Amino acid sequence: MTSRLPDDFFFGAALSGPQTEGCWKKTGKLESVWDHWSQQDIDAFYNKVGSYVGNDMGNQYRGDYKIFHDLGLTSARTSMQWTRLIDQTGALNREGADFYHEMLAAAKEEGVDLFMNLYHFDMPYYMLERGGWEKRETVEAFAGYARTAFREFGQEVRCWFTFNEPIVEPENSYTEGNWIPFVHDFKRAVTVQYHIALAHALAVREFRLAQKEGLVRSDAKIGLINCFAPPYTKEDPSAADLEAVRMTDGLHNRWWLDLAADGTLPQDVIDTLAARDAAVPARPGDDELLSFGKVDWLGFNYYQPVRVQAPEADADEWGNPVFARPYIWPERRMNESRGWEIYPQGIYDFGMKIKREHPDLEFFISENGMGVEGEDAFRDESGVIQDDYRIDFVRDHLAWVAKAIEDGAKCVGYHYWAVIDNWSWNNAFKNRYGFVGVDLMHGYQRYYKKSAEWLRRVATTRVVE
Ligand code: BGP
Repeated sequence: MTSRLPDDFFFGAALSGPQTEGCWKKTGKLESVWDHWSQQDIDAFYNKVGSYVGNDMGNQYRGDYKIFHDLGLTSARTSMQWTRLIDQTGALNREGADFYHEMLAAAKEEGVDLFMNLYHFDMPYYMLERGGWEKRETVEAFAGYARTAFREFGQEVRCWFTFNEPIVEPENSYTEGNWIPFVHDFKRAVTVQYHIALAHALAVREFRLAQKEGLVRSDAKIGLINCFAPPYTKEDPSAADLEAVRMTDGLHNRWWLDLAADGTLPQDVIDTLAARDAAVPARPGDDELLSFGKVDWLGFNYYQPVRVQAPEADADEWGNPVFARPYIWPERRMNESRGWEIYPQGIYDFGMKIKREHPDLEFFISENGMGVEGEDAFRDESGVIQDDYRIDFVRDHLAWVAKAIEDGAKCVGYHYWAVIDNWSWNNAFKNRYGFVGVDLMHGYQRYYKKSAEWLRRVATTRVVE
């Protein structure tokens, strides 16, 4: 099957500062929660590989941008690290700022437009010690960081984002307790989710102020990136199954979509939270602050759908409210390495939802990718990894993107996660995502997999075969 994407549709790479830069002791960088956790308990990381090196991009970025250029990619999204740009008093760290100025200049030289996100799960550890997202002070500190970033890099960066996947910390760190600070308390998770929404809105307000003062480029824009997951349930759902969909969709998708598109939060979700003893910690005047949350465009990360049904119990073992339980679709296809369902049509379904509900809102696929364990087993006699599964994965998703565009969705580009293998949190380098591999045994050297040539063809012709 062949599909075509519009001539001005862009292709690029999705990455993040904490997963690529390394250089954790350089430029006066402070400890993030990931650096701290790696120091405290290296056994929590696959093969004992902590956060310190990323994929060594902090040392190799010139070569990496050359690779992007060679593959026909014209943009990439990374994130600044709060811990590198800002010191413990809230002031700019000049050495850290220069690190990013140099990176931006190097990207430009290779014709790569570097989009900049401000936060990718990388809370400074000293902020966590002060209460992290549970405290309003952190919201204000984040707005201060954003203000500094917009003003310092205003003439260099065109596309800004406030957060990547803001839903992940409330879930992973405060409900499921898998990530530092290992909490299982839904009420606290709701506070975190609410404060991140406010932090996003305050950062957008800072952007608008900088815009008014002419301190950012005239073509600059700001967005929010979330892992939107189209929700599905059984074919013949009960009212309770539909209720499970409402709250799952509400917390995961609508919360962020309403905030980004309209500057509001979904009232039905807020009401249900209050009824389940997890009210948002709203203060007078917050609605006005949240109204600044409207963005210029949206990043849509897509890996898998979410399939739910009515829960069996109302509360979990920690006494937290439960709104849904997983529904295993009998026809599901899995990426066994990651334990994630592969369902390309989800990208279309959610893209069309954006189109239906917010017809003017432009978006791009800001992450999509396939992480596979043990890729060495796929090397041919010449040593090249034959990753046809990655080609199939991207082809199938792009076909649905092309169809969404045909049907009126304003999807303007696609960033693959991660064009070059990188460090994946606790999984470290277990699952490899790249079209380009990284050899951990030989100085993090880069090498092309079979799919790199395929990507180059797609990125330069916009024909997907
Ligand atoms: C997204 C994150 C990325 C990235 C990716 C792949 O949710 O934005 O940071 O890591 O998922 O997931 P993982 O690295 O856990 O395999």
